[in-house]
Amino acid sequence: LRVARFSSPATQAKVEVLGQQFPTDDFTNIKPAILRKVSAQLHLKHAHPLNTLRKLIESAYPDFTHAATISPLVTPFKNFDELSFPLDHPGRAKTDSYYVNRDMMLRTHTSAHEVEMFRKGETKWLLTADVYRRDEIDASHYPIFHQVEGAQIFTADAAGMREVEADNERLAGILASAHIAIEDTPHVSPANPVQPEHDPVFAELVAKNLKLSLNNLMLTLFGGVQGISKENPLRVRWIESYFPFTSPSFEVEVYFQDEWLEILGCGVVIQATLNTAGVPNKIGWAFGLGLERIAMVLFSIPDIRMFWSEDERFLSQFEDGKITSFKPYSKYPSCFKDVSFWVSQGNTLHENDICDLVRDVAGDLVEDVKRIDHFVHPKTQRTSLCYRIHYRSMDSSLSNEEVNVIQDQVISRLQEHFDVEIR
Ligand code: FA5
Ligand code: MG
Repeated sequence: LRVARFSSPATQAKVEVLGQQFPTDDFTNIKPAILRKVSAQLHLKHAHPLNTLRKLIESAYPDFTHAATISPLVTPFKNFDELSFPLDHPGRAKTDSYYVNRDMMLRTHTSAHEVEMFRKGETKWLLTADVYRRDEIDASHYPIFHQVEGAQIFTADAAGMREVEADNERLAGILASAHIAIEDTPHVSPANPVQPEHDPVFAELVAKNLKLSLNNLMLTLFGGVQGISKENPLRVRWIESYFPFTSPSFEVEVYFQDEWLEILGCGVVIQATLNTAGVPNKIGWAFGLGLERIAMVLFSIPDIRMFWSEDERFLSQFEDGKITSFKPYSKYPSCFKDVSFWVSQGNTLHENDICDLVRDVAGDLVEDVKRIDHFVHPKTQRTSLCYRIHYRSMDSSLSNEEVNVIQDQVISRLQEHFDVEIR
């Protein structure tokens, strides 16, 4: 039975991550299902779609430094504090992030390396890496995904701004002859303001450079596959946004296969980041883009788990550096199992805890987890929850017996670790 290899040891005094031993504490929530994958580096794997996509993005920034091998272990200070996250930001919670212990975590985004890159003196760089978030389970969410961070900084003086203007002219020139339709926002607005430390003229020039640069990147990514024309241009939509470490901030969406697809977040770097990095005389932009969702549409990959497949029927379909359409092999039968339980008032059980537990027991044999029932008993105030777990292997048929063993483990772990009463 496959389930044997997914069983995890009881809580131990130490946890090993990437060959390093760490003491555990009340924050430790990183599980074997994740630990097995921290060294995978799919974005560097020959002919893997994530690798091809990384290289395509790098080709749009030929004169930037390209980093791709930085360890995912960071301090919460680097992941959050150094980037001006407030102390009560929800991302810091144990329910949302993977902690090795209170002092060490798996990065939740590639922005965690901004300060270190700028401190090294890098002025234009891309960084591709695996990032980790505790989240729901479905076809577009996986606890590990990949991001590309990009940034460029300029000297905040007249000479530096002439450089930005020249680059803006160059980029606008390329866009002028391309089939692209852009829904823009103002570069700055009262709700999306220039930072008090910035000369508004400089900040606008830099925001404009960011937008021109990313509009060109969208052309590189989607222009080829979509078959765009004058009548049928690539549609890119800019939306005002918010991040603790940029202002003004934006999100970019692209219209692809009849849907607006969220591509990235970006903005003018908060000056505190550059001051901390020892380059207070600079001004610049940064963006962070998720690779999986883009790769899913470019390569027609229907399920985010497939990126982790070792099946030759998946891997052999891709050629290094080429975007081709994946031809799905037949889907194996689904198996649905429900689990219902009572939770007492004051129990802090979080939906992400349930998903993480299921993921840890079932590995990639789980396709999605949905809450299908929820009610509060009027007398006892206890909550009743019912979750439907959808099991399906990507590469073979699961027997009902196998699934029952997994489901039994899910139930016993729920009872053991979360003090719930199974109904
Ligand atoms: C960030 O992670 C910011 N660090 C981005 C950024 C960088 C902003 C630099 C400003 C300056 P966000 O959480 O929105 O932001 O994620 C960025 C992108 O990652 C999203 O647009 C999306 O494409 C992708 N992404 C986010 N969550 C997931 C997920 N669970 N699965 C797959 N992709 C995801
Ligand atoms: Mg988001």
